[in-house]
Amino acid sequence: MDRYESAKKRYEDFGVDVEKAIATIKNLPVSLHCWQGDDVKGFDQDGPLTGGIQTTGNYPGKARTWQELMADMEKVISLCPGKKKLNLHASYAILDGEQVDRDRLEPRHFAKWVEFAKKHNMGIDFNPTFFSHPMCKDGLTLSSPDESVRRFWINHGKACIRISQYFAEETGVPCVMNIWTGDGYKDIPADRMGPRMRYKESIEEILSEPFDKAKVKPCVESKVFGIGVEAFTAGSAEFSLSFAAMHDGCLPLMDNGHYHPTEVVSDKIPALLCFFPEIALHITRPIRWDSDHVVLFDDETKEMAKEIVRCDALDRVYMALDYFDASINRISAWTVGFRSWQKALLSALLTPNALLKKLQDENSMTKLMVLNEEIKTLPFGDIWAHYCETEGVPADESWYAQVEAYEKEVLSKRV
Ligand code: RNT
Ligand code: ZN
Repeated sequence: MDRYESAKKRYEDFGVDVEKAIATIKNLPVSLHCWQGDDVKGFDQDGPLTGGIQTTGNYPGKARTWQELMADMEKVISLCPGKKKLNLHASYAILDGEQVDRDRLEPRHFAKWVEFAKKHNMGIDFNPTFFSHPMCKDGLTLSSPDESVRRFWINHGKACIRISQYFAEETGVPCVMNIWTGDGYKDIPADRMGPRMRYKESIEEILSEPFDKAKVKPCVESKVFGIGVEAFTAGSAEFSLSFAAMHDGCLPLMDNGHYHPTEVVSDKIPALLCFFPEIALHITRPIRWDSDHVVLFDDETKEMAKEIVRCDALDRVYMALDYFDASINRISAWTVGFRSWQKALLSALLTPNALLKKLQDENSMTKLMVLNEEIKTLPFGDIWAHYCETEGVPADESWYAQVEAYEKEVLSKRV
């Protein structure tokens, strides 16, 4: 018997349908973030990365143009199993020399991305870019007390709604449009509610732009703090969650780097699913803070995937990767993160959830612990290898040799 067959039998002893798990994961879209490829720089400005986020490292070979970024993403796509969705920021508009500010962006500025998405059978998710721009005044955008600043960013948000609708119509896949700003203060503010009321009204104005709720899924992403904005963040957890709860069709987006370090998003997923028809996730790896390290196949990553699967919520949770590491080969960073989340999903789908839930409900907590520990050493690697083979991608670390070759032939020439 080959390794896959014998591994499959072992899972079947626990009542797990392995073939069904593989068939399921193949159709689950996971959003691949374009911004890992160029350290969140984008194409529409030349200034520094602002908004309280930071890439560290200076590994050679980052993408400098849309052509390079697309080529790099194609490499990643060829090395990862599973269904991909493209995640774009507005700052990745392809302007071809045209002078267009963010408040006047149009669908046509993203036509090349649509072509790219169609070529790879991907839907598109979108993000207005409320950072790295001269109109971020005193670190504020949608919550600014300066009406002209606030107006500029509201108009940017509205333009992004129209672009999101265009993406959905072109690809036939709903577009998740995520609103995140780094708005906040470095030190103790005198007024916390004022900025939040302005933020609330700004998002409401953005959402007043007409769109089809089946096609565009607006989200609000919360955050606890950013670099240089340690004392106050306008879009805090309570603010964002309440906003989504009170606005029909608006989803809460949880980024697992955006909470106090002992809080876990795996526990928040089932809490939100009790109330929201749909939620969205940014999957990242925070080390002590929102450091945006590459996602690994670690305990909390596995636990998040488990919650989505055992809540039977695979069609209610929009999953997107969000991290950026400039200290290592960027193609590898993307690939490790995407493959890790795929592993987490597959491993969650291979968990005998019905059996474990039954033990909990019968209060057989001893047996639950025993089985949970046993499951950890089931021959997962053999099922994973089989899944990769059926997807036509490398099953093991051999993908890295391809990245090394790409680095030699392509990345090292970018100077
Ligand atoms: C920042 C947020 C946000 C960004 C991207 C680039 O803390 O996580 O989602 O990472 O929009
Ligand atoms: Zn995020």
